[in-house]
Amino acid sequence: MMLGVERTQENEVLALLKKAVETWNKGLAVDTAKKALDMGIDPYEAIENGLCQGMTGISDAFNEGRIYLPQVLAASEAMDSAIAIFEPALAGKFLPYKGVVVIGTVQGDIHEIGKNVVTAFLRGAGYAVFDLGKDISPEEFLLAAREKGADVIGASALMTTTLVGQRRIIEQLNEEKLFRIKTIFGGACCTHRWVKDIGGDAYCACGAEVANKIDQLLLE
Ligand code: B12
Repeated sequence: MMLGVERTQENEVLALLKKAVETWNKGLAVDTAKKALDMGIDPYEAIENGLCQGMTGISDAFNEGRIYLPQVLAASEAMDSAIAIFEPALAGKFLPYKGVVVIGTVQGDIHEIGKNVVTAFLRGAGYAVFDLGKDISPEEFLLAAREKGADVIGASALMTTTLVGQRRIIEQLNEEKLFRIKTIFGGACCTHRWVKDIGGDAYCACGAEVANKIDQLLLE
């Protein structure tokens, strides 16, 4: 009985996180994220089944013309503020690090929420992640990968026009004969087929799967 009550309370908090993003309510997002942590809700669960669900609602509303870019931006700020609350609870539990990942959003593309979610999840899974931010050129990815001794480069692309940035990273790695470094790609317009075509090592559609995929890559 008690467990049932806890599950209901957890569902209510997940629904509130979703609502906070859908209504671009930063205060509600931050307060609910703190409440979720206090209640002992798994931060992965809170991000995937709360915040990310809210962003799906925002995507639908945007696609249907019910909201416009300023609202989408405000929703993404609410999402980022809540992720910042969860991040310390995710990170640093599994030292020493399992590997080094350099991550960023490709050149010409300023979408970063998905990349931020992936970064938070990977840190939580025990990877040292260097987040280069958005609008990152292939040269910047390679420079950082060399400097940080990366095992993996992860790159996000959200637009059909910027997907090519992922291919340019592979070309650059091949040019510099850095075959040791693996690649993993994601983002709304990225597909398994595309990653196969450009010779990438892995495609990941969802943040929840990314750590397992990289674990596998590093075993190969
Ligand atoms: C939020 C958003 C914005 C925000 C971004 C804020 C920010 N700080 O990131 C703002 C308002 C700034 C914005 C701007 C623009 N946007 Co916009 N935006 C979106 C929207 C609604 C949601 C994206 C999102 O954050 N989703 C939530 C996250 C959690 O999901 P995700 O990104 O898919 O990430 C998950 C997976 O894909 C994967 N993943 C993602 N990255 C990576 C990386 C790695 C390494 C791995 C392993 C996995 C992985 O894991 C993540 C977690 O599960 C999408 C719609 C959509 N359906 O995607 C449009 C969309 C991406 N935008 C679009 C466009 C066109 C633009 C603008 C050009 C609009 C304009 N006219 O000005 C500008 C872009 C300017 C630029 N140069 O980049 C189009 C792209 C169309 C296309 N096919 O090219 C979309 C698809 C909307 C649409 N239907 O038209 N946008």
